[in-house]
Amino acid sequence: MQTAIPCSLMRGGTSKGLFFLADQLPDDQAIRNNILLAAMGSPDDRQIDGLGGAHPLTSKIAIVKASIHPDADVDYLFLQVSVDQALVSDSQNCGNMLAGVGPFAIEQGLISANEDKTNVRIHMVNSGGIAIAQVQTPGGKVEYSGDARIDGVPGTAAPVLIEFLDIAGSSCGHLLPTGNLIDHIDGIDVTCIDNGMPVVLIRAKDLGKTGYETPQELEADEQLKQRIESIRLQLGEAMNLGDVSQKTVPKMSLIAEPLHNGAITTRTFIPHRVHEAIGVLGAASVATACILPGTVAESLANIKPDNSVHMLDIEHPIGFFSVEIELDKSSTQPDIKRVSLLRTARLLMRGDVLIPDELNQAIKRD
Ligand code: NQM
Repeated sequence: MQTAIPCSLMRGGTSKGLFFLADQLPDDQAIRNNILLAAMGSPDDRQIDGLGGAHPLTSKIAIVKASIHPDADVDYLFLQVSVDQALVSDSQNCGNMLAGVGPFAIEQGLISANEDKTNVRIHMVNSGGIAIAQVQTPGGKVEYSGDARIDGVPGTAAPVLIEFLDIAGSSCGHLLPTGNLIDHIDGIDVTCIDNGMPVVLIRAKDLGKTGYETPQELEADEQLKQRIESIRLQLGEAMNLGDVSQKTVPKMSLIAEPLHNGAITTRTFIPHRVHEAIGVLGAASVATACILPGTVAESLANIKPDNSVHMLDIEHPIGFFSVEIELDKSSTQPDIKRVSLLRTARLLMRGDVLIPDELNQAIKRD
């Protein structure tokens, strides 16, 4: 007998994964992780015996429950299931899967929908911040169709507008975790920043690259990957993330001048594969570095004249990611009031994921 666990398969932004209600999974983390590995088919390069899509962007889990946080309706725990290793990590947040949390919470009856649009206040358990997702709910039902377009997803869908209120230092404790706008490491300058996602920005030319390569070209360069990983491991400690050898943060973003009139061009290691686009909170961190004078992005970025609300189009391998950032200009320190952006999401399948016999006893014992 296999064990059936109810879940939904959803696309959130440019990622895809399984969404569970927290009470459908065991409390014991080791048992839970084994179930999630089996659900995804990891470890295996092809994830052939599970629902994972053989790439970190399609090997993701969201666990959702009603929240007791005074400012939130639901709690969202994100877990990254490694494709080729038996690893399940809660070391990062994911703003793409976040786009599916509001619709999922409404579909599952965790909150009731309004007649037109419903704001879902989401406590992001991994990083501790709050996001407000506006879901289209005409007639009190989640609407997935619409005319919003995001690069990296074919066609159009209903918009999910997401606003982040207080995400600076989400994982590292500070917007500039090393206390510096620029750090010198292995003979190059980098900027370490955390506005929702810990990211290290490196000028692509400092690593002998243009910054306009395809993800496949960058992934084929073993020497480059080793150099970036060595820098990442060294900076993990300095960014208050501890030993990051088994963690998926910080992300490593190679930057170059924009090619298409955006703010900057990015190629982001997440951290071992190269993102086909860019992560949501990763984009928020890169965009923030672009508007802070004195970072490695400053000389490359195309920033419109100074005002308190910045709209930045971050270029990535398959288009743009638009981020709106509101700064508190009254503060002498960089003070970010709000980050807003657009995503879409879609419920693809709902049912039960079937977990093989070997895990049955462990699940029942819990
Ligand atoms: O940065 C990929 C993704 C992400 C994360 C990654 C994300 C974010 O695109 O908020 O969305 O950087 O691992 O799903």
